Amino acid sequence: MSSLLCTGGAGFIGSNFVRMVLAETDDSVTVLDALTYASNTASLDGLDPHRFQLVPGSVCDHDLVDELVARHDIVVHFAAESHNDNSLADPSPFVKTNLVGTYELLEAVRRHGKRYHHISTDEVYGDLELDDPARFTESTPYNPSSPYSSTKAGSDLLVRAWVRSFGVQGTISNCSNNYGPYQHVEKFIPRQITNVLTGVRPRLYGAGANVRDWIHVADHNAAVLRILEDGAIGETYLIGADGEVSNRTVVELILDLMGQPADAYDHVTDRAGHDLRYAIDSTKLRTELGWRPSYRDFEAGLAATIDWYRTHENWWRPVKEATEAKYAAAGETTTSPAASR
Ligand code: NAD
Ligand code: TDX
Repeated sequence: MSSLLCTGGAGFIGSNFVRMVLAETDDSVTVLDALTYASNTASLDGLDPHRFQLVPGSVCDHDLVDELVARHDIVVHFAAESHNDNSLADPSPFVKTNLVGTYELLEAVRRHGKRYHHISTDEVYGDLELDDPARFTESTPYNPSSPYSSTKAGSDLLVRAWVRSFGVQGTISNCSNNYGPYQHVEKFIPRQITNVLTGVRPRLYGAGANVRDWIHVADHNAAVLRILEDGAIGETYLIGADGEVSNRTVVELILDLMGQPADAYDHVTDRAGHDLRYAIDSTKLRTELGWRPSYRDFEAGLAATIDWYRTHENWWRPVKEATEAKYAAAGETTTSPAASR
């Protein structure tokens, strides 16, 4: 039985992780979360107060981080500014939270000799051509494109240095694009589902040929638990479920599953520096730790996710309008309706 300090646990992946830990282990969990716009405390409703506690606060708060790390066994660091589009509009909080926050946690686990797991992304490797047979592996050179991915890459490098120079008991995982319940409506899949639910046409950046390697959030978190159990200190593990799909296909699938015509979406201004394709080779995780994804049928996982948003309107409705206003303020405009392509 361990005590976990889970940073960013009021966000998408972290809240799913907390639920999984409480359901599948005897461990207790403390969430440290700054409760930014990306959080939703309703994602943590109903958890056992004897095994779960929410501490509002920032990973950049030296004294708070020190006190919390001192009284837990393991730190799992999910907290981050996580949205590429926001990082293009204002990189400042990305530098602070993703770099300085990780630094504070590393210094605290170093002082107190605690186990540390760092949650990162495949975006640190940059992007691949559409017709490139290659996929990212643990030895792919870092080549991040956006302020978001560059600060995540920097935080990974801090972890590697603290492991090597100071003997910190750390591991890193780099995962591909997650989907599932409790994801903020700024992100691609929930944005399009809730657009359809509110009578708005889905919005595809550019031509929509970009490919993402989708994984269900439960499969990501199961892999993190495996790494905490048996991962080798100092190692990096890539997490992916062979889920490459183009953005256009995702939108068409959502429309189809929601009973709309397949072309009922609009093309909008493309993202600056938009990464073309991500693809993960997770052989190391599968062979060394025996992990396998449970959600192998993307369409079925997407249908379940659509059902979740249909039945949890109270969860997403309060932030939908403000999220769309933010996109409009950033200059997103319709370039052409799909039907007239
Ligand atoms: P999210 O934006 O949904 O949640 C982030 C959480 O961190 C929020 O609750 C927010 O309040 C909190 N937070 C932000 N700044 C903080 C600070 N200074 N101190 C404490 N808490 C703070 O993000 P997510 O999608 O759940 O991503 C979680 C982690 O997983 C991130 O590190 C991200 O880089 C990584 N990741 C995400 C994906 C994905 O597809 N979403 C894929 C691979 C890796
Ligand atoms: O309205 C949209 N239309 C659209 O075409 C939005 C919001 C996105 N897109 C495109 C951009 C991307 O090609 O869809 C794709 C997915 O976009 P996001 O959901 O913003 O994800 P991405 O930029 O790929 O990054 C995500 O995966 C890796 C997470 O947000 C990161 O935190 C994670 O590291």
